[in-house]
Amino acid sequence: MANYAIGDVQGCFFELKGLLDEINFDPAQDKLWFVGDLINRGPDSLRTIEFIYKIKDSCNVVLGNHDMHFLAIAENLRKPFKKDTLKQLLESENLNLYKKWLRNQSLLYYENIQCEGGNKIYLMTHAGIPPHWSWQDAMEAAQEIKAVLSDDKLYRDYLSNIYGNLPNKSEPNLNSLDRMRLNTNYLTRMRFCKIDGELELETKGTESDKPKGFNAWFNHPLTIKNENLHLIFGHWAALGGKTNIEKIIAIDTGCVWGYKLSAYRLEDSKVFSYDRIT
Ligand SMILES: [Mn+2]
Repeated sequence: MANYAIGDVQGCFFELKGLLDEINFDPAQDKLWFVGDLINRGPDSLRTIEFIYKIKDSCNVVLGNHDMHFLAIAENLRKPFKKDTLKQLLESENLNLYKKWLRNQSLLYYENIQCEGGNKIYLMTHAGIPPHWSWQDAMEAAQEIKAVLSDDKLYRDYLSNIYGNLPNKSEPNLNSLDRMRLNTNYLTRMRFCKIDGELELETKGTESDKPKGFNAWFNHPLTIKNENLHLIFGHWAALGGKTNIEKIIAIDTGCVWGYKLSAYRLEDSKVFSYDRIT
């Protein structure tokens, strides 16, 4: 039995199956930790969701920005972008089933894992944890969003309000929709920020492309580092799976961009990869 954190699949179904063959994944024994962005931009979002839904009891999933975007489109709250590849999934006869399942996933997952050399607590989010947040802050932010997203009466209002880059930092007296937009951006879109959590969401590229006055979130002294967690995140393919920071594990290795899909075995930190073929 082993736990594997899997990077952003983004509809690369063929490569997901190849990677799972390589690690001899056994749904009866092993657990997969999906770091979000299961779908979109890649060739086969429908088959990816069909497959993960079938083995969902062996999976821990956190939502990424593309998963949220899919939910907003599926609710007719947004129009697809030109680059989106969600058409088959949106036309699936099981669309409502997949929507409901995704709406019941969280933006944060953690578990204490028995590893070689002792136990480790792994905490997974799609984009990361901003410098000014404690573990408790992160859990409260994720729980507030999960409660709304899984609520049949509240989720449409939330999804129609997650778009936009403002507010870009915590301020007193934010209303709940503004606070949830900011916290959704922290958990699903963040790359660069200031030490007080001020976000800059325009810039992509690598760590060294940081805008003036900003830094990659994980290069700040993180409040959550005091809590001896191991952080797992995806979202930032240009890092190539490296942060060079102890206990902060980047797992998106850019499969959808032509590179590879990676799995990180939590018990022994071994990395497995499968090159993009399709
Ligand atoms: Mn992403």
